Amino acid sequence: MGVVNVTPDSFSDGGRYLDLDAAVAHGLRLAAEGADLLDVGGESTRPGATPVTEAVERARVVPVVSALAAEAGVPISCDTSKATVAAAALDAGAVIVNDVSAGLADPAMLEVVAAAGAGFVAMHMRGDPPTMQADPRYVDIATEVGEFLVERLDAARAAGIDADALCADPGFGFGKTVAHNLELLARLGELVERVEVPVLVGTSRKSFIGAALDGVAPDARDDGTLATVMWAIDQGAALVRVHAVRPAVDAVRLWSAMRTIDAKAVA
Ligand code: PMM
Repeated sequence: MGVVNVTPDSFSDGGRYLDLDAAVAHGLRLAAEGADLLDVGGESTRPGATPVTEAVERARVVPVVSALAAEAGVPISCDTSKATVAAAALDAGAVIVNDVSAGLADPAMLEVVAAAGAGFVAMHMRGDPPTMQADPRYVDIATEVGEFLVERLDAARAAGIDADALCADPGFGFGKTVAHNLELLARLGELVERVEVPVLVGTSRKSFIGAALDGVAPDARDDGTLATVMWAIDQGAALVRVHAVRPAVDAVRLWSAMRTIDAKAVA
């Protein structure tokens, strides 16, 4: 999943693709690099971010979704927690809603997704973006995140979303310390077994990678990201959400070749 942020303030690429043509060109480039899916978002969810209005978010997202749905040749998801934005994006050609609040921020969200017959990504977050990094605490993070996701997936099914259209995401960086993020990655296999739907992992350029690498800046975190991508795939993640698509595609292709090689057949 390639990230297309149409925002002035996302932590790693804010402001770069706010203009329609730049956002669409960026999405097309990611698709050409091998993204199987493009995720278009119009509101930054970085820690401390200021929320945007529904009208602003819709105006940012809809034209980009529309153009990419027509031209990119891959499915488009919309990264939003607002049901009206999701509905407009689905009308414009998106087929998946990626909701960092797992349907909790807007009571109408699950029904909108169900009515459209769309896919749904339920992500775990502790708190909300303005405050989520203020001293998050867990007794057992993998168990608590797993419980939350199972509960939200049940709610999504109860609202009428197709069981085959669901995906779960532990929400790296959303109300988690550096140690929490590392432990969640270490125990990802456990979580994959627990939720029983495909798992999406979004570690790309996040601050725990910077912290683990002595403070490298967001745009220098792609090598570190790649290590987490390979680990996640090896632990059973079905999807990875990344800014730099080509290295992730190459790495996963090589991983796949190593996994499937029949050494005797090619000897
Ligand atoms: N991270 C961000 C935004 N949306 N959605 C999902 N499902 N998982 C994530 O980890 C996630 C997300 C924040 O990163 P960005 O500002 O680079 O888009």
